[in-house]
Amino acid sequence: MDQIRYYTHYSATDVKDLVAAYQHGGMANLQGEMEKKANTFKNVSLNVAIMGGSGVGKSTLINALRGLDVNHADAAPTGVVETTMKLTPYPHPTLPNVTYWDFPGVASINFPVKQSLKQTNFSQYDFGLIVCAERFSEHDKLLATKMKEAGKSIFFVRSKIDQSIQNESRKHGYNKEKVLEGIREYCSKSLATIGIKDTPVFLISGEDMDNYDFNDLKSALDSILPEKKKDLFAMALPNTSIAVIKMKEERLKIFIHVIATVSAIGGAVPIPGLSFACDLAIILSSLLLMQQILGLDNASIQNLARTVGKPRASLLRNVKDSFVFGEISKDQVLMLLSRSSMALALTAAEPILDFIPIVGSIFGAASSFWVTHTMLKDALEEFVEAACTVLKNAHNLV
Ligand SMILES: Nc1nc2c(ncn2[C@@H]2O[C@H](COP(=O)(O)OP(=O)(O)OP(=O)(O)O)[C@@H](O)[C@H]2O)c(=O)[nH]1
Ligand SMILES: [Mg+2]
Repeated sequence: MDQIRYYTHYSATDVKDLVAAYQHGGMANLQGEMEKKANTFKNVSLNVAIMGGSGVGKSTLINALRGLDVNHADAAPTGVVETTMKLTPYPHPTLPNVTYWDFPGVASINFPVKQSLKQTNFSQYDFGLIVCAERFSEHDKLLATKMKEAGKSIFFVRSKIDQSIQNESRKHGYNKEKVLEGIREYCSKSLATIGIKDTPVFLISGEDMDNYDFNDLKSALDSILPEKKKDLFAMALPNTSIAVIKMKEERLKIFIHVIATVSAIGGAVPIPGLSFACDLAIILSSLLLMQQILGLDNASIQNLARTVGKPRASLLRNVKDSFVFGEISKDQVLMLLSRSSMALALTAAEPILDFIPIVGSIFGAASSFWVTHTMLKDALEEFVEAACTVLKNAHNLV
């Protein structure tokens, strides 16, 4: 599985490099190029610093970003009393190259600001979120300055928006948009007071990431991250919207392309009744990885069920094929493979690929490339459809 993860880093350009390598030196060259890329991709990581005052919701936000309910064994502890005492790394459950760093609240007794900041290596983070639950303080400014000195981007976040909205909604004349605008202005003013002007503040809720400004924050982060880190972050995101699921789908299409290539080059595992060979282990791992990235594995569904407070069964409602959830057996893979080999025979070789049809043309029509590709692409379509249905079930969307 670990090896398979590196293939998620491929971009369309990387796939083109493979083709060039093959054209210049055949299979051996292609394989060498793939190994070279795998070694580079091993070092692609994303480190996110989550900082701010005590009790503002930093740890809650980290759990939400990792798609973990607070009761999960690996979740960051949260609480009404001061909870996070030392800088703690929290790796993403599926993509361990993505790490969220939970800072203890600045200005807490356990975080002697100046001394601790001196010891912190701010250059190790890709970007930082500075979180407040009311207004930003001088301590937040100190963090911002340190990050800037290290050449890192920071984004300001006002958390617990759900709580503010709930409180305000009980009042006469309540208007949600006006309340949000008021909070935004108030936060900007508090930033201006500490000398940070014309900087957006993102209003979010660790308890309800699908609402408020989380999508805008995501876009802002997108604009500062280099390509490989951007892709990694996109795949590590929780499924907060259909747009996120579709974005993951686009990334996974390229992944499938690479996997089909690897399978065509790699070790041949004969499949009973089929006239070609595919690498079953690679295919099985790829399915499991796609399933995890799209939040359909048992653990992710369980976490979602806990987070939204609904039974698992109600999340899975209206999903046509239960194969998309949980364990995937070798027999299921064989069945899917034979199904796609039959589909392949019916559609004939060429136009199966609707993008970058380059690597595909290297291999013969009946090769494992096409079978693997068709099979994984069909599975991806089912996964994506199921992920959208689960999201709708979770939030009662129609
Ligand atoms: N309603 C609501 N409650 C939140 C939200 N974020 C945090 N909380 C609650 O606020 C309290 C503090 O949250 P934590 O995530 O522990 O805050 P923290 O910044 O990590 O706190 P320290 O580690 O002590 O600095 C907890 O009781 C959370 O449940 C939110 O977005 N909405
Ligand atoms: Mg904490």
